[in-house]
Amino acid sequence: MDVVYSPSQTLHHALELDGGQLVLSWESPIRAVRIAERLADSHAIVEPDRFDRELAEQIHDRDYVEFLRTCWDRWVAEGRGATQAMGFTWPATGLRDVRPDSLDGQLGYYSFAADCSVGPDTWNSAAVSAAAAHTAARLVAERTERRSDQSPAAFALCRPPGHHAGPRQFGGYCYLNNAAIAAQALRNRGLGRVAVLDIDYHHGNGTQSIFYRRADVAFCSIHADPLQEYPYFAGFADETGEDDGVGHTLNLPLPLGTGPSEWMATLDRALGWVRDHEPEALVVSVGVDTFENDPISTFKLPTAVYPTIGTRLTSLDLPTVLVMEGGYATEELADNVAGLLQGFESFG
Ligand code: SS9
Ligand code: ZN
Repeated sequence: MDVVYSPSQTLHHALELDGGQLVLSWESPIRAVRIAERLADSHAIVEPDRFDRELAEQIHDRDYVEFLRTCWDRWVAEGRGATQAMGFTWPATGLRDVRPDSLDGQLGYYSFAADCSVGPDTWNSAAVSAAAAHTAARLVAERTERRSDQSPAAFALCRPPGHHAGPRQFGGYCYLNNAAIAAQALRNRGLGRVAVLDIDYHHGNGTQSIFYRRADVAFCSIHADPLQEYPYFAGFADETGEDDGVGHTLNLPLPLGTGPSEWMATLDRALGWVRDHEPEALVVSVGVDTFENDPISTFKLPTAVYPTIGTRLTSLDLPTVLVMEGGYATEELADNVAGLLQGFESFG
């Protein structure tokens, strides 16, 4: 399958508040560099199309996209360009949902966590990352139209990741929701119903909230129990959708320390639920921070299980866009991603 990626996605490197200190983010450029290097041996690397702002605004509020695009320039204009921009006060429960005029106020309004700053290259890298997702969706949709035998697939090597980004909030290393943009692009190209399956270690709260009231995009996530793990305030089993979206969200939280047999059994449940929704296409939020040596996660999946996961995903036999999300064990990251893709491709 084709891999969609541009080196300009590596320019951004955020700061995050970690253990009380502001440090360079775990979500580092080296992640994409290593994965791209590995996949270049076995795959064609396709340059992303131009960023499609109209498409992004089907997923995110227009004022949010404009905020991300202009945030850094405003920060510099305020004379604060020596470090990166980050919020420090949020409209938490009990406070008013108003949009302040001040940049500091807006940084809180448009984010939900202090793990994610805006720097000089953030907008460019995030926009190209989103473009990689929509380009992968375009390739899959085009090949679905001319389809002869096997279901087409493409891998969007997205970085920065996207699944925590909501309609108007960045956080969790995510700015634009790449998987949601891929799903919307598939819908726009005539695929009737789409399912998003999120197998990142963390709950995909952004993707869930984007589609929570929609029946045309189903969302299923396997992740660590939010009572114990980030993002804490979403991802519980009783979140099943609202309005038109009732029944179109499924959360499968698992205990900290979950190992491969329990995780694979949960994947089978998720795949059964997706199949019951009879989608015409699949988007997978591929996080490999479920890996046993991931530095910020607790699941215990060994490298050897990722090919099995890839193969299992093909049991749905759907046109599939695989979208990169998390995975922070920089040494083993490329092995785990390449293994998953190889398992997916060696089907049949
Ligand atoms: C505090 C912990 C922040 C954020 C995890 C985001 C994962 C994205 N430094 N953790 S896949
Ligand atoms: Zn994650």
